[in-house]
Amino acid sequence: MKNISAISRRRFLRGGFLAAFGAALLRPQAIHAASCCGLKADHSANAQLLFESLQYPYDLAPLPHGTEAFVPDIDALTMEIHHGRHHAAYVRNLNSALAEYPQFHGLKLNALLADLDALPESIRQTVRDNGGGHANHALYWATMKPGGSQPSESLKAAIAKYFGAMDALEESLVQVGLRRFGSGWAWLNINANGELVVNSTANQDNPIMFGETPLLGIDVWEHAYYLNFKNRRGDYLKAFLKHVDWEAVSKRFAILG
Ligand code: MN3
Repeated sequence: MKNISAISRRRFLRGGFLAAFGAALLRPQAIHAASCCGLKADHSANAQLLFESLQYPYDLAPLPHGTEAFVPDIDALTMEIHHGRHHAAYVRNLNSALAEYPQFHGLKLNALLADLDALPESIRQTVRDNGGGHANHALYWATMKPGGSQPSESLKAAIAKYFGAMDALEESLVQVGLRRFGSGWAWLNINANGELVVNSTANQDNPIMFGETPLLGIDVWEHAYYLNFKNRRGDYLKAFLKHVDWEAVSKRFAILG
């Protein structure tokens, strides 16, 4: 029991911390303060879309790069349906589940996801699925960039420490994505010990539900790739990895690591 309560406390604290940080990120003075320590002031969609800062009523931000930026790897129709139908439905269902529960409107999304047990049972699964869906997709769009970008020196060093090299990390992401049976996500996370880890969640579960902090999430639901790749999930994963905005991932690592 001692372990369980320690984990719960850690989750709660981490959720609360992230919620506070998400809010701080959006304050001009916090952005200014951040620029002293290696983080560039960033007013781009990437900075705004970090799911830690999201709060009721939730809305669907536009795609940072539009629907055609990743052609031919990810086709425009997939992007359009994925964002405009699937992601939009998670946002709509999440708002609808929480509408009658104003006591949860003041919490950031990551705090809700870190402590699902605090929610009434009648909406818990809906918030898990749709809140997770909103958080996961907000992160997904925000860490994609046509042609990709390079990780910071400190993230590179951490990748070398925990995976040996970037190639090995990418191969590990492909493998966990391939092994996920049915629908889910492949992740690069920071675990409770502060280590970088690769793992996978089912459905729309977000690592924060399990005490980990996601840096990068790759959607392996068929809706993310089926039009272009059919059943070749591994080819989608390899194509996706060409477009990872490692600079955005590095910013998360600098803040959350
Ligand atoms: Mn999806």
